[in-house]
Amino acid sequence: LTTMEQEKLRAHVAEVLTRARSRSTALTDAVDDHDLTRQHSRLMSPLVWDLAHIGNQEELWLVRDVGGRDPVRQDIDELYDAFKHARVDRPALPLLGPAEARGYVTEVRDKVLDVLDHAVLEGRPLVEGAFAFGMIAQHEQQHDETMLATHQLRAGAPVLDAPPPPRGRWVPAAEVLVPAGPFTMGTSTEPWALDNERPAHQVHVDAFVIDTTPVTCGDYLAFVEARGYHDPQWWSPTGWAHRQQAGITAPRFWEREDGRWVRTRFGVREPLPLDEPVVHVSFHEAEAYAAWAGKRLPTEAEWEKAARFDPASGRSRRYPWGDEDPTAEHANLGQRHLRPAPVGAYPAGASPLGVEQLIGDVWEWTSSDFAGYPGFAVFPYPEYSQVFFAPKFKVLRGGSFGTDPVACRGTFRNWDYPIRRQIFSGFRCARDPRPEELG
Ligand code: AVJ
Ligand code: FE
Repeated sequence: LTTMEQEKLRAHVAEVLTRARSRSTALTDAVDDHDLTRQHSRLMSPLVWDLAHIGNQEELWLVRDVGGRDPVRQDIDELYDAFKHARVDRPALPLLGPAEARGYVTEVRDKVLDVLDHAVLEGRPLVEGAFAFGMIAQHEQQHDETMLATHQLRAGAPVLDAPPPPRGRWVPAAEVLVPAGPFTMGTSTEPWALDNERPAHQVHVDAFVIDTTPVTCGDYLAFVEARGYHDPQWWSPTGWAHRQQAGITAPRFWEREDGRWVRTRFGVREPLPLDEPVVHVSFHEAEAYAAWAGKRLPTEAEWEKAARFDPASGRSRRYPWGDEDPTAEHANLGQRHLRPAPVGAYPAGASPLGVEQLIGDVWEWTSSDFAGYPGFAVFPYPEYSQVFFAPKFKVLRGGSFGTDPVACRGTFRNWDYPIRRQIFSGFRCARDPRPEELG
């Protein structure tokens, strides 16, 4: 790298880290100490755990590993190791209090910016495109999305606010045919792509049809009103067993009130937004809706081909709209709006084949189990992805309104248990083409 390129990279890293920290601060300064330390749901950590865990991971990777500096708080490593304590047990741990946690993350960050400056001053190249810094910025943003999900579960008066998303529009075609053929899945060139997105490899995908937009609350309401939650024919045996045992009859945060459906969003009750992508559904619910609609969920390869394949050039793009980083015109990302945007709101974000809102708004369930790609290599640690490669996890794609652009791209892979719905999860449907559609 030339000195100029080094400086550009340094400034970019500093900017991305600072943006993550502003968000962590916004998500934790808005709540009082009691709310920071208590557990809002057994599925989530106390917010103050996420905050100090963000600092601890940053200390481990950037202060100690990259910087070679002395530990700041080696004594707390065990408390903030996600593999040592389940979320449900974290409130009972002797955690740093809110003031201590804030002081800790600030002290770590000061050292990290010093490590970054010295790397540049001493002319040491920021190795691998400063991957470790990018990984830590993504890690902080992933926990910021998790903290946003905790806010959604939190009872009491709302503390978060953001302007509404852009208006929707009528979308001409409900479905798009993606032609059969190979495409490049995953990446070997995206500098901050995580190990599970690598390497780039060719995948043959048969022709399929995919929805132009995510399934909306209005679409989903029709399934609810058709008593879809009471008919096992639409559900997998596992999905049905879970539906019955958990007594689920609608998406999370939907409620019947005076004979109509309402939903609660960050402490505010509102009429169902019929034209917004449905959010807070499990894989099982998504799968049941798709069956009821005469369709199915897309596989992960289908989703990525719809999002990245450009039939004109035959190559895979970084994003549906091209190779440029997302702007506010392309996608609803980064907690800029605290809800999914109505369908049709992002014509500039469409893929070459005309598929919209693949990036942002809601994470989209796919039918695929989480697994390593052919040629997968652990980097830099097995606990990021490899230990989760298992059929019990389903892959979600595309990011949500709560996801920062640094942790979202055409190749980005998220995963969760198929029963989870406290995350910002929705879906779109796919199906096999009818013979006449193949011409
Ligand atoms: C990729 C969102 C499933 O939150 O468990 C955070 C990201 N990994 N800390 C998670 C992650 C380590 C991960 N997900
Ligand atoms: Fe983490």
